[in-house]
Amino acid sequence: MRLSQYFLPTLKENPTEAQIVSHRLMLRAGLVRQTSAGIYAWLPMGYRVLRKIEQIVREGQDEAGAQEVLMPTIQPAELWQQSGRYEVYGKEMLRIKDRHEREMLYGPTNEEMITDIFRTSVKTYRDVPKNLYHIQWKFRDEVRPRFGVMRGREFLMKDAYSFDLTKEGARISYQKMFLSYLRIFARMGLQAIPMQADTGPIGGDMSHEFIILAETGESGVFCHPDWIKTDPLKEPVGYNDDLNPFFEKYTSLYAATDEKHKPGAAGIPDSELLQARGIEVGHIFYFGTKYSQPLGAKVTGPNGDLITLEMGSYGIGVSRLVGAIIEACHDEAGIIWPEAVAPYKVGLLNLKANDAAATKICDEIYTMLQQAGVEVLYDDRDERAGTKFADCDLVGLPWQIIGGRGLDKGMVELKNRKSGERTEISIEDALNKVIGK
Ligand code: 5CA
Repeated sequence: MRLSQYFLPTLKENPTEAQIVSHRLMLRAGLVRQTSAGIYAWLPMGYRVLRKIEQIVREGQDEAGAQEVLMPTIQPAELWQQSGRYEVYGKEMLRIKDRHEREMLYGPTNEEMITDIFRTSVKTYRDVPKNLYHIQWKFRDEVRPRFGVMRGREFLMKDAYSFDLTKEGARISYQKMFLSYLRIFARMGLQAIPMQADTGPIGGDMSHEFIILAETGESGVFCHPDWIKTDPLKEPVGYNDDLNPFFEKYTSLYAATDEKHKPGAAGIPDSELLQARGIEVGHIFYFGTKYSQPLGAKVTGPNGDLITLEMGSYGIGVSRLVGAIIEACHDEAGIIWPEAVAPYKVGLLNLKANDAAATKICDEIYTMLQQAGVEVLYDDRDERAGTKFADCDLVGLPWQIIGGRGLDKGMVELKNRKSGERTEISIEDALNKVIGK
């Protein structure tokens, strides 16, 4: 993409309404625009990141055996009246009446709807277990929407729902999601730590929050220093294996938010615990028959008796992750995208945009990168070098190829955004480096 033609409305000044760094940087880097309190429009660059995150989540869930569906955002009130949550949910639920005065709502979550779909479609034990998920916008009329997309009113969530015949089956489904979550976050370049959690309005008696560490996180956390050594991508375990040992390993290592922290409970002296701040990017729940019972989601068992299904639900804050990743990955100059979610892998800077010979060489580099399938943002604008450097650092692409004085000798600078390391190398070497990675 040529920057001269791109819709990238960056801001030079810090927007005054933004209190935290990710919100400031998302506005300054032209990723989103607020359209009402807690509601955002995603601009081209931000939308690319959102889609990348969504795709990593999708692949991670598919691999764990979950199947993707798409449920609507608008739901009928009846289902929530049946589950008993219509009143309980209170003012956080956006209630709507259609032209026939029928009560509807904009879904804050989908337990009722998926249970309804399941109960009308599945009749026998042979049809379970199943895990269905979707990636869909939610609406929660938060009292205080803040921190940009981190606590929005409209936000994109991946929510999965598992149905099992027995408690033991439900535990296996839960463990699969637990593993899938650790892998999904690790693939985004994040270390997420599962912590025991309250279940809030979703309910149930087993629940973990997945928290990533970031200095500016909303919650204080305490965790065992060995968490740093864990790497879920290296765990030699598959979804059809017995997941108990893995689950045991990852749940026995102490980690708790400050609300749940019990001094002396960590198995090591409290002074050795890592104290940090964190952001909740995912939350999983096992709640048994809380919804299947009132909604009548039952199947006939092997002996012909009716069995009420055991359920769990599993959420990931897809749009929150965009902000959370920035909280975890930035410096004074701007965003530092982990490669897996970067909107473009390479920024190509033509510092001599008014020089025909230099521009010809940069155009060729651009074409070669595109032909090699590398996502590249080409700063072909007629702007000062300082502006180009600042913009490229701000938007945070992992690699910068800087074409300036050396171009006529076939040389460019290759800069790594994260380490800040800059090396002068031949165009060929620069291409090999970014294409090879
Ligand atoms: N039905 C369950 C799981 S599918 C559920 O709704 N869980 S939740 O309430 O914990 O939300 C799941 C994830 O959505 C959270 O972990 C968080 O990352 C994200 N989330 C929740 N509220 C917001 C919000 N207001 N803005 C942005 N993301 C949010």
